[in-house]
Amino acid sequence: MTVTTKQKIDASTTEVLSGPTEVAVAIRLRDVNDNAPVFVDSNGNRTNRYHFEISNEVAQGQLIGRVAALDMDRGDAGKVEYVGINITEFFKLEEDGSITIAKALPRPSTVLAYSFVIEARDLPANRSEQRHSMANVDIAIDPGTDGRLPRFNNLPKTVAVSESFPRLSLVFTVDA
Ligand SMILES: [Ca+2]
Repeated sequence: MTVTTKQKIDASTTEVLSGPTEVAVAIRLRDVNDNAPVFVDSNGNRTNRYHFEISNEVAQGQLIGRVAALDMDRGDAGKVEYVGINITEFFKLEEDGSITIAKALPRPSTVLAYSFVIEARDLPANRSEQRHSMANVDIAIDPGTDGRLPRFNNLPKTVAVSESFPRLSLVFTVDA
């Protein structure tokens, strides 16, 4: 900050300065953008990966989870917006970092996991100073019972059958 006076002032000045007794000093603080947003998990720890698991039966509008990025700067340089970089048609990124279902998932499930990138950008007055961070989001889909192949719960790896075992005898049973 530089304050100038209309006349030279030094230590020997005895003259009473004329003019207004109040000096208006306009100080314009520059909005400094020192920090990039930092993604954090639900415990506030730094992260660059979020993992969510959902059923394939989720309805449109349903909340899946939320990402959050913190920015240590003050003012607009500390405000954050979220942008889905390669988000698919099934998901919507809300302004507050929430991820919701934009469109019902295909059933039976043809894809068991979706991945995309979310960018957090701060909003300094001078956009050329904008800083950003990125995080990966993985969403695993539980296909439920739709089109799922029977799963054998107690299938033994090997079964020993004696040569003398009668034909068409029951060797073991499985639950599916
Ligand atoms: Ca910032």
